[in-house]
Amino acid sequence: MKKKLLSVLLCTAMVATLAVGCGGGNDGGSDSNADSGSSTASSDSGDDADSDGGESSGGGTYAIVTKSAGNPFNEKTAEGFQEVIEAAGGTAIVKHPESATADAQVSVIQSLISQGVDSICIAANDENALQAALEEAMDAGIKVCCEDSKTNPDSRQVFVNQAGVQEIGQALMDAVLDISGGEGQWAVLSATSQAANQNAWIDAMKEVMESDDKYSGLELVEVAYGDDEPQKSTDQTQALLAKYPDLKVICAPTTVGINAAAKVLQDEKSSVKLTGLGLPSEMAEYIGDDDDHSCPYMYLWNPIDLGRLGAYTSMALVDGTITGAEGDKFTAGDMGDYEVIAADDGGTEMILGAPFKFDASNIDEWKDVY
Ligand code: RAM
Repeated sequence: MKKKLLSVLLCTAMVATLAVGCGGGNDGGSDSNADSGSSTASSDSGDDADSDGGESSGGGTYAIVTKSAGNPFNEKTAEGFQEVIEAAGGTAIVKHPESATADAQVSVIQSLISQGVDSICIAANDENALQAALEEAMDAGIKVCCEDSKTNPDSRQVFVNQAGVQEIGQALMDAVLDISGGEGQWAVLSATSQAANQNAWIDAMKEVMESDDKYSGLELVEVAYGDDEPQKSTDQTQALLAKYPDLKVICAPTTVGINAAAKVLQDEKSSVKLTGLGLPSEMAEYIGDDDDHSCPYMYLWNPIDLGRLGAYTSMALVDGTITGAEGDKFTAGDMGDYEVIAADDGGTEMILGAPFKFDASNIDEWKDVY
């Protein structure tokens, strides 16, 4: 309740700058079970939930499939999703695959098809590799949307995008320019090499870097992959430090990667600085402007709201308010009105908001929110 109040207050205080809506006060019951462990709303136990609970308002079975288990960002997104579905009287099935791979998601999708869920909202581990499974789901009448990380257009009806890809690329590239002092070597520590969201953001950063001479003193030496696993991300950070003694900045566009890198840099009292996309709750101890802190500032959006919008979108697809076509409009409860727009891959999407900057001046206010 306290966090709910804080969230509301912060929303009010930051309304001028924060385009991302604040989390609707879901303060974090934990529901993260890997793979077969599904977490459900209402009385159903999920794995054998029935699909035909077809009352259009309330009822119905709505699944969210995240990238992988053990990632607090995914858990917060699932919390937001579950909260909205439960409040509407539906059954939420939460699936966190054991690893951030397409194979792990294909088997989850297949079990959801057998269960006959009404919808699947998925953060794709691979843009193309889920197509057969998701087409099978849609052929079976299951509505499919993506959140966080998209599939190709044929594998989805609409993408719930957290923020514009260009905006994220611009914000991160400008952070690298600023933190490096305008020149020098920098590296990316990403999630998996197949992650559509990270790859799009990295491509956008490269485009920004090439678009203006002011970035010409920067040299991107490597894109490393920590696979959204803390240990692998730690190892990859250490490898970057060993390989590039002149490295100035690491940019980690993944909450798992940035958290692992922050710890390595701070523990080793490295002069290498960090930016990227991080959860305030995980990064508060690393954010600061002095030599004792590894990350001057970073960006993110509200992962709880991302899940909430995924839930409203799933319900709107199931009750027929939208089909996912460009121009479709719907009201996402207290989050307000959203419009489906054309995405640059030929499919459609909606945008949650803008990336938000976390630095020494505001991190303490946000670390308890998400
Ligand atoms: C990690 C995941 C997720 C991404 C965030 C920023 O938690 O890779 O997909 O959106 O980072």
